[in-house]
Amino acid sequence: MKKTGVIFDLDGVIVDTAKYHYLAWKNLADELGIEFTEQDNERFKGVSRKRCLEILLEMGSIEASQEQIDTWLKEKNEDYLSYITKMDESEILPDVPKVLKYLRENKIPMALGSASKNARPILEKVNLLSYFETLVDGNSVTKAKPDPEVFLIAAENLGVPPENCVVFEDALAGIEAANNAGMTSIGIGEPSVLTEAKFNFIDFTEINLDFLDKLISQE
Ligand code: B16
Ligand code: MG
Repeated sequence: MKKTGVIFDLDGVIVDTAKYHYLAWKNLADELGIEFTEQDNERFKGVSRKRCLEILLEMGSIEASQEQIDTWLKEKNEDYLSYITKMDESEILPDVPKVLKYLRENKIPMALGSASKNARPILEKVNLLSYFETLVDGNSVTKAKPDPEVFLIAAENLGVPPENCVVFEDALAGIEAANNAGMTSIGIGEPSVLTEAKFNFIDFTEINLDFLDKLISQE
């Protein structure tokens, strides 16, 4: 039987940290006099912190020095971390533990593949860190999704060929990254948005163990 590896995105798949990113970006936007709505925040999902700030500044037609940009990035992250420190297991998205436990019982190696530089403290806060053999996050990648880099490094760290890896993602760029890596992409969220996903579920409550079984036991 082939060896399968499973890779999870973080924000929007394991936990909903998008709401905290939104609050922190909104605080900075208010300070800069830029209108910023939850709708605008949708564009920030799966996008690196640096690129998010570039988009925000473009929205406000603001040009700034590198020094000023670094100060704003630091400010936004400190604000975001003030929300993260209050997180606990109650913030894990529904039925995520069911899937993680099932995969662990079946000795399927798991990785995290996220754009966030805060992935480790978040997984520690919600007590899920021990499930993952490797964390590939914003600290270890140079190219953003839809580039497959993050998932290819995860596959290498797991010792599983990319074509035997399955990726759970909530952002279209992440689905494209998984497809570009030659992996099986599973969209978590609206199928009308995640149009490129091989399989799609609104959330993990829709995923039954039979489906997982087929996924991990394919010859
Ligand atoms: P940080 P994911 C992404 O996480 C978020 O969706 C995105 O909104 C955020 O800007 C990015 O992480 C970077 O996060 O500021 O913590 O480094 O969906 O790739 O898990
Ligand atoms: Mg995500």
